[in-house]
Amino acid sequence: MKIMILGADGYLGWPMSANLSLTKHKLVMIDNYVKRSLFKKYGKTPLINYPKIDKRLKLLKKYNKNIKFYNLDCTDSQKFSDLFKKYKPDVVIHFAELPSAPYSMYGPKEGWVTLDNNLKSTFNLIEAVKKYNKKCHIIKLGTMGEYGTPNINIEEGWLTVKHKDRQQKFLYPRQGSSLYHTSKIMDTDLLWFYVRTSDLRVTDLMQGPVYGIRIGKEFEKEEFYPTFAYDDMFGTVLNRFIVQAIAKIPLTVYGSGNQIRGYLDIKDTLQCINLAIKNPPNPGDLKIYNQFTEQFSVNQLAKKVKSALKKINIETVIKKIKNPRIEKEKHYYNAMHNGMKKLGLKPTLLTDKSIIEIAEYVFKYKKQINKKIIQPKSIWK
Ligand code: USQ
Repeated sequence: MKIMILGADGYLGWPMSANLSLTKHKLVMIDNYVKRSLFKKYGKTPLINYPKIDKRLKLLKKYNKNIKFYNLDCTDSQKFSDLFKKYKPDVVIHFAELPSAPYSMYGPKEGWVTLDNNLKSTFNLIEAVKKYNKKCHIIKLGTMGEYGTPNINIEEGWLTVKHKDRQQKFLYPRQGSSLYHTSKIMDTDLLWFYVRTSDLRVTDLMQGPVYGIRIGKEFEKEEFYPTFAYDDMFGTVLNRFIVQAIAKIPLTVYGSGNQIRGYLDIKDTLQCINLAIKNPPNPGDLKIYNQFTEQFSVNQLAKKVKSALKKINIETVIKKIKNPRIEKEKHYYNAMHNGMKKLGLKPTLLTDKSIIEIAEYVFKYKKQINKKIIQPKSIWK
């Protein structure tokens, strides 16, 4: 197959490209390095600034000669459409969205940049698919945060509503807690509209926060690792906690710490997307999966980090700080996630060993940790 990966330089895009380089598929990787520019603009740094794709594509070409990279902005409709037309891919994996809730809530400008980027890139993809290859399977990264934290069980994408003596299946009600999450709700709606009206085939993966750095046994060497963010804007909570522990900074538990989310190891993101590729929907069908393996509260995560790191003689302090976000701090949370397991997902669970593995990587670069980019600067108001 011809597979296009949009956002191929990112925390998930690069590992996914590496993973697919082990197959015989033809790969077209696309990125405009916008995330790297935002890191610079806001004074953030990942733990290690790994080379751009232009520099490290040769690593993947050892596995698969059939890989091309284009430095292209997916929000540029003409350029994107031309490239899509050239390859007419069978599958597109859409990671080309700004992924940060704190960035989107930093101010109105950042909010708009998030909406603009995420909706335009999704819309351009839809238009190109409609025009040049309607059979193309779109795999879009959604987020569990689209559902928010409702007081009922979270189903996998759909809810049957009974009203008076009739019933119908609708998209599960969504209520994001940031503009970023809201942009993802909007692009799910866009895709669902075109599934209904143009018979597109779409898989929407409602993913929880991802953690980890190692992406599989073929890619043990560090030159293959993805960008590891730990700052207040682009780092996800578990990766941040591990860096904080190594830097001897108290773990930044926001508010009561009772916020529950569904989490997954980065290796399982790769497994899930491979399963989605192998199980495409029919034309006119939108498949939705809840992509996470385990639920934890922030407090549970902090305690897990503390007890795992104790085993390697690192003492961790946990400190509750004022929550910079507007989110429910005490809530019911029971999200279904059987779909991927039914397709064959073998979950990689969070263990002391997996925490220590990340910590060992971070420890190597302890001196490079920038302590000034840890405390939250984006305050929801
Ligand atoms: N949190 C802390 N301390 C921190 C950072 C976060 O207590 O230092 C808390 C947050 O308040 C939140 C939870 O941990 O309750 C998760 O925060 P996060 O920053 O790891 O995740 P979030 O902002 O929701 O976004 C991340 C990714 C996003 C993805 C989403 C999945 O950045 O791209 O879509 O996880 S989900 O959270 O299910 O919506």
